Amino acid sequence: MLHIGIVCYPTYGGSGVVATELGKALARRGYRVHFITYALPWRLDAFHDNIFFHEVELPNYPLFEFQLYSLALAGKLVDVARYERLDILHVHYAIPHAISGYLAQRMLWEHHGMMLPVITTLHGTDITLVGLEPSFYPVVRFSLEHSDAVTAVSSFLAEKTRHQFLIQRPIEVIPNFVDTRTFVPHPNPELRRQFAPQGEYILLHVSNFRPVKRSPDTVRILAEVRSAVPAKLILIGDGPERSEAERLARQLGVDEHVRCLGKQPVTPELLSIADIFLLPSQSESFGLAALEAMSCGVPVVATTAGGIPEVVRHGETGFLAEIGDIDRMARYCLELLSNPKKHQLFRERARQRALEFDTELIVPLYERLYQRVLEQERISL
Ligand code: GMT
Repeated sequence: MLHIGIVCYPTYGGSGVVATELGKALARRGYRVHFITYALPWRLDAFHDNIFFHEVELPNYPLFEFQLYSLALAGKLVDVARYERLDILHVHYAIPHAISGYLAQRMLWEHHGMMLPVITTLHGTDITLVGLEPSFYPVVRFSLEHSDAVTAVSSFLAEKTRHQFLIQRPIEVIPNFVDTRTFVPHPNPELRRQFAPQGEYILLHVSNFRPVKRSPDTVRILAEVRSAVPAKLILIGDGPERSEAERLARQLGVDEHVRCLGKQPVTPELLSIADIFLLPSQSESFGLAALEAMSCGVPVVATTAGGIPEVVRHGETGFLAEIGDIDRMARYCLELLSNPKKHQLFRERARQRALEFDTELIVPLYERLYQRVLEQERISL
């Protein structure tokens, strides 16, 4: 069985979740999976057979005003690849992982005669935002051109990459996935009562509260929804705009109806108490959090940004509006909340749609890609 190295961000965020869930699924299939990053990925919460974690240590020296993570990672990759006999390296989020992978690949080949194919999976802001910074742009472009394969989590992101980075090479779309046996509708009236003691409706939003998520819009939507029906808003996650969301809730007089839970494990139990999942993003390459909610039978009200329409079907599994169109998103919420039959139908369709992204269907696409890349490598040697 193959030995696979996975590089990702270990923090609270979609790309790290996808990388970790992929590693766990591959390990269950018998692959030996080595995570290489600076901290234990937060969804790697228990012992898993066939999974190994290698921490990248950051040497400190007074001369280094900034941490040299990209270099430390490249060095660690050489070490792990040699001693754990990696067959393939799969990096998630291009910056800086793709260039560290490339550097490791060159060192392994020139110093040790070892060929290590590198696959880069693009997730979102590595292409749409951060990668466009003039100081990163040439590095991202170069590292994508030199990866042995590049995948993107949506057609939107693949197209954006070709267009923004003038890249001719194939970019395979492998969508994100969800374990639909774990993320199942999980009714828990007791838990629901804790958040909505008078039987209010529940809106839910999960994010890292970066500006691209437009999280404060969820508070504006709640305020409009509450002018028609009683409702609560649960916010899960943390980040730069959390305090703005809290401030806005106070300003709009709905603070006692908003519960900010901060960084929490996003469990099926918690997702299942929601009536509607809100995702009012400015930019979103896929929307994994929405997919996990749909898998628990929760319809989504979101924007048409990026790859969201590839996941949420407007008028079937949720509703999509223009970015910043609070009135419309609030009206869509009310359309569902005031029509129980329609709401139930959307719940069922959301679950059905999520089944199309089940782990068992998507992970084999990565397995086939690994085989193809290794085959290409064998031919070229
Ligand atoms: O691009 C980011 O902001 C990072 C990334 C993350 O780690 O949170 O999020 C992106 O990757 C997720 C997993 O593939 C996608 O579901 C998110 O849509 C995407 N975020 C954005 O495009 C803003």
